[in-house]
Formats: sequence, structure tokens, C-alpha cells
Amino acid sequence: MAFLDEINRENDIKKIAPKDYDALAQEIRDFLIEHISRTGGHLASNLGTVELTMALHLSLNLPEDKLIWDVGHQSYTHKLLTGRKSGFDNLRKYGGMSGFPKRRESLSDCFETGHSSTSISAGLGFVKARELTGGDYTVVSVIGDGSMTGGLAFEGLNNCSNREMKNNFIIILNDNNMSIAENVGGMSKYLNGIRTNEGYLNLKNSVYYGLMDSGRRGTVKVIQRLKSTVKNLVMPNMLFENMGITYLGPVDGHDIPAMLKALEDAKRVQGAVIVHVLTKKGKGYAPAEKHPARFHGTDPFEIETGMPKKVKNKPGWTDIYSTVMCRLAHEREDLVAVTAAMPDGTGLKRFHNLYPDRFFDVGIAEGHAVTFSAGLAAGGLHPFFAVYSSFLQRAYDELLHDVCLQNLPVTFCIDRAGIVGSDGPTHHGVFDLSFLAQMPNMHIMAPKNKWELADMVNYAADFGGPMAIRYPRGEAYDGLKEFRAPIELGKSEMIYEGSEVCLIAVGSMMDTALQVRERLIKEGHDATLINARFVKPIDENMVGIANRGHKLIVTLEENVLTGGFGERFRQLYDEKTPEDQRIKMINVAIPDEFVEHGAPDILKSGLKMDMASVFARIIEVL
Ligand SMILES: Cc1ncc(C[n+]2csc(CCOP(=O)(O)OP(=O)(O)O)c2C)c(N)n1
Repeated sequence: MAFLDEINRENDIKKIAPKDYDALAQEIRDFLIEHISRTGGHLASNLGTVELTMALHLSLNLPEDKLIWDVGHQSYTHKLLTGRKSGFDNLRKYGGMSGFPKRRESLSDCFETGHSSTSISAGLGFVKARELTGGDYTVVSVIGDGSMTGGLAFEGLNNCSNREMKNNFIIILNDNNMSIAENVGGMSKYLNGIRTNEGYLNLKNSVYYGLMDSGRRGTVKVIQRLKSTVKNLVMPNMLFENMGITYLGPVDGHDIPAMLKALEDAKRVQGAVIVHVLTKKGKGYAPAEKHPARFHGTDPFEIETGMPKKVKNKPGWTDIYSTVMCRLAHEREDLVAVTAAMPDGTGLKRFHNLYPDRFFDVGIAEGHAVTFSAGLAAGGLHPFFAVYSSFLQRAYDELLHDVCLQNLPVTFCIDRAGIVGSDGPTHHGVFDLSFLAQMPNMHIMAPKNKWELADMVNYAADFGGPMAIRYPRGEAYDGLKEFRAPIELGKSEMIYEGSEVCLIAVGSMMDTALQVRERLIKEGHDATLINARFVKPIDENMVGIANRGHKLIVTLEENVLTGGFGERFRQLYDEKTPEDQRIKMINVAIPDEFVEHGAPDILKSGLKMDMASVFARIIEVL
């Protein structure tokens, strides 16, 4: 810990002698590997950005300068260099340090992230704010090649052409040739072309750096003009430069002196400048270099082998979806699968291997994925877009305008719906039921257990309109196997008929509802348990059942209350039940606040969604 011990706040890194940079980088890597092996977290991207972050901290004056991390999963070295070493003991734990930039954690975290492709727009906002408020700070956005596939990044770039902007804005393009999985698409090919064009690199390096080294720095403009002439000799279609954005690079992102030089050059550019930096994902830890996707976000692991500490013994919801999808595709040639850069996370890797022609990874582009799926459906196919709930938020208008308005048969397999845990507020999937339910023609199902998920996927394949199936993160629930009534549009499923309390559970809350019922019975109360199955259309029969001799209705869902199942059921209930005959209702749902990071059981008990809290609320009313 020799060098890291000396770094306790912003700019302390500047006390380290250049000859010791490599040793410090090694210490940082050892620290990250050791801590993440215990807590879990994002490893590969952080190992790849150690020198890049060191160079940025050496070159910038934090917290006055503004450093914006795209996605923010690669900000661990930045946290280490800004006095947050001790936070790593409780990384991503409830009440502990976040795995993403957090303004409340440090003044050096100037902008919060978690979803991708926002950094150019946010950085440009800082640049314009600096202009209008007369500030004097440097603005740097760091974006990966994967995040550059997102439409928002292009919108930001389009807006920072030098023709419109005279003030400096540095965009570091951290190109490791990987998204979580292999990067896809034209931008990735284009960057790869620059990476591997040796003729260009040699020519550029000898002319450009020759000029810089000879002391004839002159004005940056002269160099830039020369450089672009050189580039145009070899690469006539320089995308960024033709857009009016200066391009510097590629630079070896593990070479600190080279990075410092590039940053100093970049600071002198008038307008926006892209510094194209080449890094290796997972650098310095052999298992992560070999399996960068597996070590993108990892559970605790054994350092020696890289193997997970806890072996998974039950299949997850994603595994079930993966199996059913592959089986279905064998029977149905019209079935195609779409992912937005999450082939592993959504379980589509196997589908990709089996049916490469019917698999589409569109990059980190959820909005595009939805409209692309609409086109596939209008063209006669049945697309299944598998996506994490929180990332589908990106595609609100595409869902509404392109899928629902045209009533197209697109199925949305919404994974990680509900409380996800350690990734926190940017990643909890707790809004989908509300925003989807608003849309005419949209149908929504939520399975209670793994068999029902399989049945719902099969049902959706035959369905002729927009359909969403939402299921949570983690192990698939395998209770209530004996309850497997065929799926019927808008029909709920009676699990246990009783009296006194009528429990209506949506999908992932079935397990909790079942435990609440058992506890109620133990305490001398009886309870009915209904599986809502459809969040839209809601089964009106449940109103009649609830009014048959119960004293209290309890709805349970892992979604915000506003616009969710409970609120909509209450409205339906009030419409169908005369005022003097209405019974009380508790809607168990997430209140109107953002949910922090932490273990799901801790978060759920804080939200009063766990068995004990729900039971207590019921007893209070009874
Ligand atoms: C809108 C959105 N979709 C998907 C994700 C999931 N995600 C997190 S990081 C990542 C890959 C980012 O790749 P890149 O920008 O190249 O960074 P790297 O991890 O390679 O350093 C993805 C797809 C996300 N954070 N936000």
C-alpha cells in the first residue's frame, strides 16, 4: 500500500513521482481485485481504466474541473483517488458506497450515471453552463465504445460540432473493443478500422508527434490542420473531423505519459475534441482478460481461479426464458430475438448460437430495438425483445408510437423487473407496470413461478398484439407447481379460496403473499390468495371474489404505487362496487421515492414489502 496510502483526497496523486506511476497502477489493480473478489461489483472495465483515470487525475484539477463518467461502472479508480478507499469495504451494500458516481458522495462526482450514453449530452450542458456563468474549468466526458452505440451519444455529438461551439470540451473515447459482450455495429467497425490501420498510425505518429517533440508546438491550429491533412491522405472519411469535432489519437490508454500529452493537446483545442484511447478490458488479471464479459459485473469470486464463491444451484428466471425461447424457435420459424447489447444478461446467448440469423444485437440502443422490432413485426415476424426493465424506460415513445399505436405483435420479455439490489436506483425495474399500462393495446403478464413463465412465453408467441412479460432478477420461484391453469387473456388464477383477507399477488410477490397467508392462518385468520397473472387487462372477476365475504383486500406488486397494479385495481374496484359495500384495501407497492442500493431483502423490509411488514399492516387494519 506504499503509494495508495499517500492518496487521501483529490490531487494527492500529483505528489507521486512519474517513475512510480506503474507501481501505483499495480497497487490500484491489486486493491480492486482483492476488494471486488469479496464484495462483487464491476471489475473488468475498472481494471481497463486504471492508467486512464490516473492520467485524468494528474491532468485535471478536481473537484473544480468536471469529469463525467458514462454509465459510471468504471469509476472505481476515480473513487479511490478522491478519498473513498474505505468505502470499498461496503461497496454496493445498503448504506455503503455506490457502484456508480454519486453527487452526495463527493464533489468530484459532478454528474450521476448508471444508464449509458448520457455523458456527451451532460458534458455539453456543463460546457454551455460554463459559458453562460463565466466559469473557468475543464469539462471531460469519458465514454466507452459500447456506450457510443447508443443514440443519445450521437445526438450529443451532433450538437457539439465545432462549427457551433468555440469552447473546449474533451470527450475521451475509451475503446476496449467490447461492450459487455462483443461490441456490434458500424461505429465499432469504424473504430476498429482506426485501431488497426497501421499505415495511418505510423504516418500520423511520425509527423504529428515528431512535430510536437521537436519543440515546434506552434499553435494547435497549425498542427491540427497538418494532422487532418495527414489523416485525409490515408483516411479520407474521418467521421468525427468531418462532423467538425477534432480527433486526437489513437492513444495507448495504459501509457500515462502518452495520455498526459494527449490531454494537454486536447485542452488547447477550441471546441469539442475526441481523444481516442485504446485500453484492454480486464487488464492485469488473467481471468478477467480472458472472460471480460463474465467479469464485467461479478459476484464474489476466488482470486486464484476466478471462479464464483457461491455456486448457483437453482435456475434463474433468465435461464428459464432462455430454454423456452430456444425450444419455441425450433417450432416457430417466424420467431426472432432482439437484444440491446445484453445477450448474456437476458439469456439469449444460446439462441444466438442456435439461430444466428434470427438473433439481433442492436447495441446499447433500446429505443431503436423497439422500433426495429416493430418493423420486424410489420414485416411478418414475431420479435421477442428481451430487455432489463430499467433500460426499457429509454423507449417510452417507441413503445407507444411504433408498437402500440399500430397494435403490432411484439413481445417484451422484461427481465430484472422489481428490486434488483446492489446496482441501486438507476437499475431497479420498478416503473414498467406503470408506463406500460398507460399504453392502449399493451398487454402485461407477470408469472408467479418458473412453469408459468414458460407458459406465458408460449402464450405470447401466439398472441397477435403487444405483450409484455415481466419477471425479476435471480432464482426462479419453484413453489406452487400444482397450480398450472391454462393462460387465458385477462384471467387471474385462484390459488387458495378463503375468507377475511383477499390477497392478490402480482408475479414476483407471490412468494411473499403465500408466506403472509400462512402466517395469517397461524394467527387464526383466513385468507384467499389470487395470482393476478394479468396486470393489463386486469381480471374484473377479482372484484366479485374480493366482495364475497372478505374484510380486507391486499394487492402486492414490485412496482411504484403510481399507475401500478394496485392503484388501477382500486379504481376498477371502486367503479364496480357501490360505496356502502366497499371493503378496505391495502396496496403494497413502492412509494413515490427512489430506492437505494443494497441487498433486496433489506430494501424490501425498508419499503414495508416483506412478509413481516405486510402481515403487520394487515393485522393493524383487521
Ligand atoms: C441504457 C443502458 N442499457 C444497457 C446498459 C447495460 N450496460 C452497462 S455497461 C454496458 C457496456 C458498456 O460498454 P462500454 O461503454 O464500451 O464500456 P466498457 O464496460 O467496455 O468499459 C452495458 C450494455 C446500461 N447501463 N444502460
